[in-house]
Amino acid sequence: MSADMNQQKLEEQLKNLPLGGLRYFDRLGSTNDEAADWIKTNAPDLALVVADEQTAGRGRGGRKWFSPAGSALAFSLVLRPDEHINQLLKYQNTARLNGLGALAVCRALQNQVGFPAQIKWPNDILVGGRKLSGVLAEAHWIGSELAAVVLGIGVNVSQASVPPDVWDTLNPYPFPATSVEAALGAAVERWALLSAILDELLIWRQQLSGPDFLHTWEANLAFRNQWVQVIPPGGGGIETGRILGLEDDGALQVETAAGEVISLHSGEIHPSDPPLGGFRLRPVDSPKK
Ligand code: BT5
Repeated sequence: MSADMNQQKLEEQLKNLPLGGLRYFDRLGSTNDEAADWIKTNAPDLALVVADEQTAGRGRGGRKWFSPAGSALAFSLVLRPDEHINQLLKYQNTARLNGLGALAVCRALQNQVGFPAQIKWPNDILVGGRKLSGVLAEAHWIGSELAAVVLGIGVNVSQASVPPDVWDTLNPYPFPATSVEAALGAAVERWALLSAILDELLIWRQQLSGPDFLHTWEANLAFRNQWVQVIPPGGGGIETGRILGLEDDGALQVETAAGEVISLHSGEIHPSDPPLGGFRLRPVDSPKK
């Protein structure tokens, strides 16, 4: 049982936000799964699921997300299609939605905590080159109609939420992690941070399909104009490239060493100096992807 939060207290904390509904859990498998179930029973727009602890938190491609009790934010917001989300359907990807989550966390950390937070495309938030938050946007369809988007966000608030070394053996390219409190060197009120992130989400949602959103997202990208390792989904064919910026659909525009400009629609990036292996080698006994 979490000592510091419950349904009633969280409703009070978030009472100024126009949420469609709120479900708080001390412990849950994954807030994204709970939100997906809620969608099936007509979750309204801006329905919010919050868990103090997740036992089966997920990242992309079935990777694991570490969110132990009393230390992190783990929440999922249901977004029903509006004019902006309908506009995004032409892109046939969730890049701008991941960008929405990432930009909201980034801005909340900049404004509320005073951090130089940055977005590691496509869905991570970094401070000082270390990951302290990840976003998982999932679209739910009924036939060919978009029913809703679930925007899941995890934030490491205290150091207890930082995963132990080689925690997710499914990930051959782990990134160094940190927490808000470790990076700040001071305690942070995690529920006030949740409120600040939701405020930013509501602001940027109103601009999701427009150019200002894209430009602000781009301006907050980590490693811009720097050479990085570009790791396509699945991990094969790693290239070195320089990050130029974002395309309209949220793809990352990269210049290769051969001078060719390519668009990355999924996958990830790692700084190339030190080289990839300098961050952390995949343990020899972990499964290869
Ligand atoms: C993400 O995936 O970063 C998206 C994480 C989204 C989590 C939220 S929590 C609320 C909602 N409910 C869910 O079930 N999920 C969402 P990806 O880019 O694939 O990164 C996953 C990788 O990050 C893992 O393979 C680990 O290497 C690393 N990782 C796991 N937990 C971490 C943590 N707490 N802090 C930093 N890195 C972590």
